[in-house]
Amino acid sequence: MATTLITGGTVVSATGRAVADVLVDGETIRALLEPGSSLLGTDVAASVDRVIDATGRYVIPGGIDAHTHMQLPFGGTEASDTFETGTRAAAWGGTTSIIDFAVQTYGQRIEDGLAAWHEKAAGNCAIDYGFHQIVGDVNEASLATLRRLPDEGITSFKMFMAYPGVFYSDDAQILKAMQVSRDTGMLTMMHAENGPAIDVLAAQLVEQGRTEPFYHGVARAWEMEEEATHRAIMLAKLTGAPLYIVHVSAKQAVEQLAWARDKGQNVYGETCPQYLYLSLEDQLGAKGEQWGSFEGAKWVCSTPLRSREEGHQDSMWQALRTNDLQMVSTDHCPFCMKDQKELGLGDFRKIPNGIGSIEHRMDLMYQGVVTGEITLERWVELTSTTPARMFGLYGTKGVIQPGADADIVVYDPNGHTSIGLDKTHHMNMDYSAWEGYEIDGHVDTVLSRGKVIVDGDQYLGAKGDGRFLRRGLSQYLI
Ligand code: DUC
Ligand code: ZN
Ligand code: ZN
Repeated sequence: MATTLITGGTVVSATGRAVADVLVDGETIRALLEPGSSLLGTDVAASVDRVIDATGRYVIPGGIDAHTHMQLPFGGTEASDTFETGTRAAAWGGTTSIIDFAVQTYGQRIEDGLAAWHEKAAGNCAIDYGFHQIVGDVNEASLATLRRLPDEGITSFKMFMAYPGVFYSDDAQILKAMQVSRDTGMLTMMHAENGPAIDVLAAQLVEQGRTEPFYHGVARAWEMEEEATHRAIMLAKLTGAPLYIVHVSAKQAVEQLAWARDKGQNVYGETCPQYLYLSLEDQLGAKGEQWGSFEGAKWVCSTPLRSREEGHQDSMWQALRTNDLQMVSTDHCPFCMKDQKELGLGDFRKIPNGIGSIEHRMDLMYQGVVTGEITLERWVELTSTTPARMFGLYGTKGVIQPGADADIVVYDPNGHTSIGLDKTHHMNMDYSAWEGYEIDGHVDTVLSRGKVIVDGDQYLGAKGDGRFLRRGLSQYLI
């Protein structure tokens, strides 16, 4: 197996940084060495197959995006990235593992939904991938299957308090599934928005002629997120289930998480780049010119973008600093404007929900280091180390240490990244939600289990490089 030495870079972990050489042997990290050191009397640099000079750059564990939706069926269409295109785009952006959501639809057996997801992903991924299970139909059979999923390396499942008639579960169903979570140690992941109430508000807006994309965010008011987050927390408390709230966007939802965590409950949350950088006002357009233009459909996602005036974005950054939120995922769920977002012309309820960001998460979060919102170490923790710990991958993933998989990114803090479609992103989308974003930093080199898959502007990976990750139980619980 080939050996590689990454020399002279600053190796960054969740707890510190040091200049060190990283010796990679085959697929794993063999040692961290003093720069220029010898091993058993041999000059290491002279004895390896390849040397990567990382002088002046950061050497970080590959990003782990724990919330993606490749080919998710939604609103009569399907998310536009396949496992092939989506994981390749992830690699370009310094992400070396994803955890996608296998879907059980209503009336379907979990086994069949999961098998379909394995089929979509197997042999197609550029990087390693795992699955959470979406539970879309709680019944005796699906609850029994759920209990057995940890044996298959699936240790978390997602439920929806939103989308009645599609993915929605009522409180009784959630309670039953949470009992499985308590018994097995599986993490319950929750889409926390009060869907039935939102649907009434959305219908009333449309009846009043308020059909533009902006009203998606008006209907999905923060009160609906706060209420559902609280309800999920109470159901988790009652059952003893560990709980993880996905795509948190409202500051009041963060307050609920902080409240429960202060009481010692195993409750966690992620936010996404869109809730840190984008706002409802942006969606409306600087002078309101996008009001009737349908342009705002580009940023229709759920939970929705929130008002900057109300301070939600500042609150997300703060929660990332104080660990009231533990990590950042993308909720990557891309749709093209043509033929997909356009389904909602004249009725915002029909716009497929989702934003594509898998390629930009590491860069966008690094911008938080540049602006002083988070530290360099916290960047690594939020994007790699905690996702690994939260979802049972730590030790193999999420850290640069002997024995870990050699998933490594060489990141140039003096580089520059211009984001947007014009700069030819690799996601399968006909627009960019991030058009015009300029980042002071650049992904230079990406290794996935020891193989260099991105080298400057060259892609050297291949579909089928990525393997299915059998995950253990969460390593993050109190
Ligand atoms: N939210 C989205 O924006 N897209 C897919 C599903 C979800 O919950
Ligand atoms: Zn969701
Ligand atoms: Zn999602």
